Amino acid sequence: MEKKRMLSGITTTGQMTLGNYIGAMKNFVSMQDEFEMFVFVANLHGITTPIGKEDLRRNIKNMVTLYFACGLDPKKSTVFVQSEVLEHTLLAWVLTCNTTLGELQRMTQFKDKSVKMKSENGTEFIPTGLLTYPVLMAADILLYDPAFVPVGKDQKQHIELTRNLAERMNNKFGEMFSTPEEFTPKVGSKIMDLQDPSKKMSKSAENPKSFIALLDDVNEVKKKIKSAVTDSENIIKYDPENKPGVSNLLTIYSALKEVEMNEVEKHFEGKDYGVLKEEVSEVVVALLTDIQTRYNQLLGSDEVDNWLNEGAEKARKIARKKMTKVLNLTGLNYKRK
Ligand code: AQP
Repeated sequence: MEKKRMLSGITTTGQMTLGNYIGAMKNFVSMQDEFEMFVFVANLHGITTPIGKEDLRRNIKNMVTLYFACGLDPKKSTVFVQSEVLEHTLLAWVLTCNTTLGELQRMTQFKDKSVKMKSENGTEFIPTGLLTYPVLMAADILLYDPAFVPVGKDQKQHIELTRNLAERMNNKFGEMFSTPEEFTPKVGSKIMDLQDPSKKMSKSAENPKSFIALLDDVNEVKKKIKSAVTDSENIIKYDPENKPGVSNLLTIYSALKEVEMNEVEKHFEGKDYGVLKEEVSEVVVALLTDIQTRYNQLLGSDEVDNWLNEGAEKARKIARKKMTKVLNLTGLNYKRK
């Protein structure tokens, strides 16, 4: 039976975190056999808010290498860098011209992120990309006709926009896109900020103690886990509402050990927070040591470049075919191909 296609990417706004790993990458790796995976490094999304050239380049390089170090297999998955497939931006423009300002201004992510900038500098300084990136995201998806797109809660609105745009374009110009379904992975955990467990762990957080980057020095990681915010009860129980810090550590343990939460709670029953942090440290350090060993092997080889070239080639073929269809149906092609 033909495998269903699934597509996803991670933005290069910082270094890949344990949150990205548990919430996204770990699942991509385990789904490689069941689905035809397309996974890209979202570097065009990485410039939505200002970022220095050297930081951006470092993030892209780290991320592509980490994709493979975490276990994406170039024989099974198509892995590529977004900006190497120019059709992403071409389709994004066509879609932008079929989107309204109202639709984009309604996006919660835009409202949340722009509020902060507005209060600092005034609306004139809100980057336009912050408003329009959901259209680029729609283009990323619609180019490849994936059956599924894995999404976190914060991205649901963007998938809705993608589906609306697909239908709008099909109705207006003729059938060109299929509408993707949202995919919620069987094991999907949200990892929270270590210093403020009411927020999700984010790679662009200002305080480095808030997140664990996959390439962090393991001794630093141990310190970060030791200083993770908990509470004063000293009772280990999974209760995200009242004990967000402790619950977050339990979630990390459960996801990495692949053990159900009730089993994890039993394991830690009667133990104190020192033990919890120590054991969480052990599993995280074991994971990071594995990933970093593989990462360092890959850094010195040409393999990654070759895999990315092959990935971009494969992605380009599909994207080009789709784009030709779009250009034909919208009348942008001067000669029908
Ligand atoms: N803390 C998290 N827990 C679980 N999953 C997470 N993901 C991100 N953070 C967590 C998942 O990783 C994938 C790629 O996300 P992204 O980097 O494209 O964007 P994001 O969700 O906005 O991630 P960040 O780290 O918070 O980025 P910045 O700092 O740039 O805003 C997605 O599948 C996401 O669900």
